Amino acid sequence: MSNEAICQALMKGRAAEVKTLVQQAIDAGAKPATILNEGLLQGMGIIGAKFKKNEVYVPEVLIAARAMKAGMEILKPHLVAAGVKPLATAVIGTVKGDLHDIGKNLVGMMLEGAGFRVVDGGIDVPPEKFIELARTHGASVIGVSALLTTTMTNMKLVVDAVKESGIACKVIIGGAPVTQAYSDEIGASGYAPDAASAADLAKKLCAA
Ligand code: B12
Repeated sequence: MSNEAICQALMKGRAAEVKTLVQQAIDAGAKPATILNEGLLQGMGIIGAKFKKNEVYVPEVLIAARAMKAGMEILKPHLVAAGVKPLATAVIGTVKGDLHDIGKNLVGMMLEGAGFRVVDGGIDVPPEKFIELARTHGASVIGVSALLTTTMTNMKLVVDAVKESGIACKVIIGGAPVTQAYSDEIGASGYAPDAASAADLAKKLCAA
C-alpha cells in the first residue's frame, strides 16, 4: 500500500511527500529494496513509458526525477546498509565540442530511475575522459550525447577509443541529429531516440 502511495506521489512530482512516505515505510519496517523497486523505480518507469508515448513532457519528467532524488536521499543509506547494489554503472556525457546537456541530463535521470549508478562527465567530454571515467568507476555502459551535426562525428572517436582501450563497455549514443543508421555506421552498441528508451536499451545491453 505505501509503495503504491510512493509511486503515485513520485509521478505527481511531489518531492516532500515522497520523502515523508519513504521515511514512513522505513519506520514501518519495509525492506529498502522493496521501497526502491515497488515504489520509486515503479513510478519512474511509468513516467518513462508515458514520456515515450508523448503522454507527459520534459517538465513532468524533470519534476518526477526531482521527487525520485528526494526519496533516494532518505533511502540510499538504508540501501547501502542492506547491501543492495545498483544494476550497473553508466558513464554519461556530451561529446567533445558540444555544450548541450538538457537531453543528456534527462538520460541520466532515467538511467538512475532504472536502477543504474550514473557517473556524469558533463559537457564537452573528450574520448579519453570517457575511458578514464569508465575505468575508474567500472562502468558497463557509456552514453554519449550530441546535439550538433558538427560534433556528432566526435562520437566515433569515443567508440574507437573504447575499442582501443580494451575495456568491456557498451557505447550508446543519442541526441537530436543522431540516428540508428549513424550508430550502425560508427559501430556503436546502439541508439535510442529518447531518455526512457535509452534506459531500456542500457538495461538490455547489460543483461545480454
Ligand atoms: C537549448 C539549446 C541550446 C542551449 C543549450 C543549453 C543546455 N544547457 O543544453 C545553448 C543556448 C547553450 C545552445 C547553444 C548552441 N546551439 Co543549440 N539548441 C538548443 C535547442 C533549442 C534545444 C536542445 C534541447 O535541449 N532539447 C531538449 C532535449 C530534451 O532534447 P534532446 O537533447 O534531443 O534529448 C533527447 C533525445 O535526443 C535523447 N538523447 C539525448 N542525449 C542522449 C544520449 C544518449 C546516450 C541517448 C541514448 C539518447 C539521448 O534523449 C533526450 C530526452 O528524450 C536546440 C533546438 C532543438 N529543438 O533541438 C538547439 C540546437 C541543437 N542548437 C543549435 C546550434 C547551432 C547551437 C549553437 C552552435 C548556436 C551558436 N551559433 O552559438 C550553440 C552551440 C554551442 C555548443 N558548442 O554546443 C542547432 C544545431 C544545428 C545542427 N544541425 O547542428 C539547433 C538544432 C537549433 C537550430 N535549429 O539551429 N543551444
